Amino acid sequence: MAKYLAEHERKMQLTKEEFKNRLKRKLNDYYEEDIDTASTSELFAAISAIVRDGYAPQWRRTRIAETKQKEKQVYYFSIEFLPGTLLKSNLLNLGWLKTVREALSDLGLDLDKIAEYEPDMALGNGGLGRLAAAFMDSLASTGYTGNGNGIRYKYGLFKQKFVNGYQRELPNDWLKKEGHWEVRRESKSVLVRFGGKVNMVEDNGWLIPQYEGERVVRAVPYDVAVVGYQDGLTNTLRLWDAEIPPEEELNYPTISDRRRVEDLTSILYPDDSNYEGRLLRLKQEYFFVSAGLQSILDYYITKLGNKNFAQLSDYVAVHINDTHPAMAIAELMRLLVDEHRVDWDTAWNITQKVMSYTNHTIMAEAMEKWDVNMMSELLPRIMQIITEIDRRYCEGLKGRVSDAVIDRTRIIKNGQVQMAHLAIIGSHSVNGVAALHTQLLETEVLKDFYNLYPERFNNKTNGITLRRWLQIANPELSDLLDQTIGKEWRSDSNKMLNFEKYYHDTKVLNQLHEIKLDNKKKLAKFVKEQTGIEIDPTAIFDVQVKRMHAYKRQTLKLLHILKLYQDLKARIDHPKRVIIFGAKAAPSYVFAKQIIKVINETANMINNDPDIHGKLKVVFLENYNVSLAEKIIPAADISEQISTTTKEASGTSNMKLMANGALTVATMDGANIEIKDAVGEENIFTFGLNKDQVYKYYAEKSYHPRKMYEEDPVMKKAVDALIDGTVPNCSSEGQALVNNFLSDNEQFLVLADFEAYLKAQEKVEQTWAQKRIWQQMSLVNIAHSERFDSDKTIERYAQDIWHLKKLKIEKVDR
Ligand code: 8GP
Repeated sequence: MAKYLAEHERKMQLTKEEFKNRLKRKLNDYYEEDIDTASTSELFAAISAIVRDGYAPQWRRTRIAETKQKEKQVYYFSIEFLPGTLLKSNLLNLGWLKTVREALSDLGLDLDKIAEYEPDMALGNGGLGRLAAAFMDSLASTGYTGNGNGIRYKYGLFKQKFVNGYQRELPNDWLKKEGHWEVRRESKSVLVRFGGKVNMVEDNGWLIPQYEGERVVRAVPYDVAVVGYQDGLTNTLRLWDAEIPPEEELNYPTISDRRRVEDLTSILYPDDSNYEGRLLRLKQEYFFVSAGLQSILDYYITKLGNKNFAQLSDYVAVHINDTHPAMAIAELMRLLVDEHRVDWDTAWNITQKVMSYTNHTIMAEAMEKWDVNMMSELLPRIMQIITEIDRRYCEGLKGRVSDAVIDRTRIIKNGQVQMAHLAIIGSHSVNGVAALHTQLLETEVLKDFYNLYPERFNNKTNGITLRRWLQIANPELSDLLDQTIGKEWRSDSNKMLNFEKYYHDTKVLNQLHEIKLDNKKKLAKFVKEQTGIEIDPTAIFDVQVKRMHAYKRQTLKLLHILKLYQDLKARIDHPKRVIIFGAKAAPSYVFAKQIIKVINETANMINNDPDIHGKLKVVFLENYNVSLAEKIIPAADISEQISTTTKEASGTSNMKLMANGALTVATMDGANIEIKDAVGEENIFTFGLNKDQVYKYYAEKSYHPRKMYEEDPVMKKAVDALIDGTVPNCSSEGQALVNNFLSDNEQFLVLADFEAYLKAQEKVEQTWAQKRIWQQMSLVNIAHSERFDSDKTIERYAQDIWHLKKLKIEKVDR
């Protein structure tokens, strides 16, 4: 240990000269190149190797401390992890960012340019995956040992291209590039079984399963280091890949047999509109859950030397991130009962204490249900165990609550396995991700469960990695914070509140304005390069970045755009505005793809209309991902958070945008409510139906949008633009949108909020004219974003749900 410490200290003290020497050596060793002849990819690979050498000793040291101190560890099971790129964040967390940036600059090189080479690790789709990555960073940065457990998808989330305004999906072959962060850990491989038959046979009075004709797949872990923020701690994100076990090669004789195994971890979100796609998805879920749990138990037995499983929950917490890993409950039961011969009741008790579950959405389609037949065929033993859990659940409640409650809450219903029910019944904690969302879980969506187990429910409002969204994405703003409130905010976000003291400081307000303008110029340059569209950095940059989904209501923004366009055509003036979208539609989500096409055609029409004199521009940037977000968010003036109230569980782009000084236009949904509480009503533009009004429409079936449309000429004109030939080249998609808007069954109530939304936008325009007030509002938003630091969120999970203690790692002196 002493040797590691000494080595570590030496490596951590990186001077510019030392870095330059290391870079020279790496380039020479790897590629026989000099600094001035090396390509960007070679430079990237060499720098990432230096970074890996930098954290290797502390990674090792963390593992040693874990086994020595035996503190409880959390394993965050998630089908998505969206870390984005890692070079700059690893540099930042090691404390090297500034040194390396300056050293490269001495050599005539630009760190940002080199960093651009790195592909995004886009092993996720949206908020849920990004949150998982933020939590990894925060666990390491707050001193806890936490492990991620997920899938090493060969292709990350698809690369989005627009062709004639339509979304096209291309494979995202992120592993092809050089300089990976992962380490293959073949010695930690485990076997996972699928299919076949199970016969229960007696063995010493114990019924154990005998498998027949099953397919065995080898799960090989790839570990990615998660470097804590300058605290000497490095955790592990373990991602599993599927391979054919060497001893089973004969069972996979053909190329297509082999491909079937490889396919298991090929793609994120197989198309679930067909049987094959759903089956693959189910396989993926079981695969990473089983592999993860096997490796946890293996560690418990071999490294911690413990065979008493009754104590498992003193050492291990498993977190189920949404329902995708919910099978962990049945799999842990299987491992305990079948493999380790723990009796059912004890095993169940252990399982409930180990497991906890977060719900991320109340949208019904995301509440997973699996066909019993499919599950029985693919995972016969797991299906038996779930059946038994369900049977005991029903039996336990019989006579205590009504049959109707049992029927509504049981796991197996109508030939389907309700994964959320399994997750709740098998866990000790169920949390929502913002106060309103948790309240809705308790009073509406999971009401029966809340009545049964009120003590399990709790709220944990989401957070974001402020380090990435400020220190990496917005260095200028970070510098201004340093100059005003001192550097402490970088490690203690509470200090950001001190920024409010500069509310009346004209110099600081002007600096804020300059920084924003500068970020907008950078984005304008990028937009020009990417799309050819010229945008004016002095215009309002109005940003909506998130998954494309009907409930998020990019359509409401579209109607606002059409209204602005029609006004400008009629010579009704508005301040200059650039509307910026970033969004991917799920490949099989037809309506979301239609929205993309219509927005693209609308953008084309407006951007090329000389009558508008550039007063309005619409930019839909392709391939929204973490890296693109880092470019857009620092340049935003307005943050669009306009989901139908009750539908957005939390939202996290709202937090990133406020931290960068954008002002929010918001419905009182998800975490928007908490943002309003933090900044005060006067520093946010709120509008729209409240929760009760939304539920009233649903309950009374009283939503009649056609009437609203007929009675409001402004609305009618904006809607009609989609079908009267105003917006060209998208008549069928435009018609689909209009049919949707005008249907009594349109559950996202777009037209009901139209008028209120226009009013909120008028207020935006009035405020924009009062530059000082705008900057003051922006300053308040930046200061109060500290409330949404994911380090704080993770402290609450660690204390209330996982019951973790911090690992003791001697602080590394830099
Ligand atoms: C998202 C929620 O939509 C968002 O409000 C929340 O901030 C975020 O989770 C983190 O809690 N939900 C998802 O990303 C989601 O449900 N994804 C499923 C489709 C997989």
